[in-house]
Amino acid sequence: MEMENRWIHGKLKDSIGYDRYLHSVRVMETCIDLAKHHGYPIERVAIAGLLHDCGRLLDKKKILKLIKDFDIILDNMVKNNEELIHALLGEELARREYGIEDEEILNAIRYHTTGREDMGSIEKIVYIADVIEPNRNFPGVEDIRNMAYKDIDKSILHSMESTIRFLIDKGSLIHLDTIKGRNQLLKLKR
Ligand code: DGI
Ligand code: FE
Ligand code: FE
Repeated sequence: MEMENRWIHGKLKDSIGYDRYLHSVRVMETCIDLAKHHGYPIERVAIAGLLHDCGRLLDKKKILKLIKDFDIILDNMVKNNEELIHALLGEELARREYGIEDEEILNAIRYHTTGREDMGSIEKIVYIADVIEPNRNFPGVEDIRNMAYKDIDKSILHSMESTIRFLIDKGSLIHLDTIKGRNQLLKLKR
């Protein structure tokens, strides 16, 4: 277990760089905190948090090559949007290079950027931990951080809405998974 962990940490550091690696460790720790608080499986949530950005390779040429090698299908939305590509590539790298077979962990990596409808517990924890890890300091983060421990669905709803606003202000496309996820949580709240 120890050995395996050290191997994962080393490989991750080399492929995504030290700063992004430190972010990943903070997300892992936030995931563990949230899992303890909400009574979710700690080990699985921790590994999902650690690996969630494993697709953000420093080597940009390698990203395109791996997308081809792994036959990853990019829809129109994801094409040319590296922000969304890293989550899809991350899932395949976790499966093929980090030996992860647990589909819930793989889904947590795949959907961590956009979120989606019907998210599972591990997906929810990783999604929100990425948003609230201690170094995040966008306006409103403190509210979302507190909310994540009281009502995780509500915190995800607010986070999706803040992402949607951010993307509109930037003039970016918005992935339908985010819209659908937001609509579902909004209906649930009523
Ligand atoms: O990988 P991280 O930086 O830790 O965080 P992330 O995976 O949530 O990526 C954040 C970026 O993804 C941020 O620049 C906003 C962007 N993003 C999130 N949802 C969407 C999106 N971009 C587009 N175009 N469409 C989305 O729906
Ligand atoms: Fe990410
Ligand atoms: Fe991240």
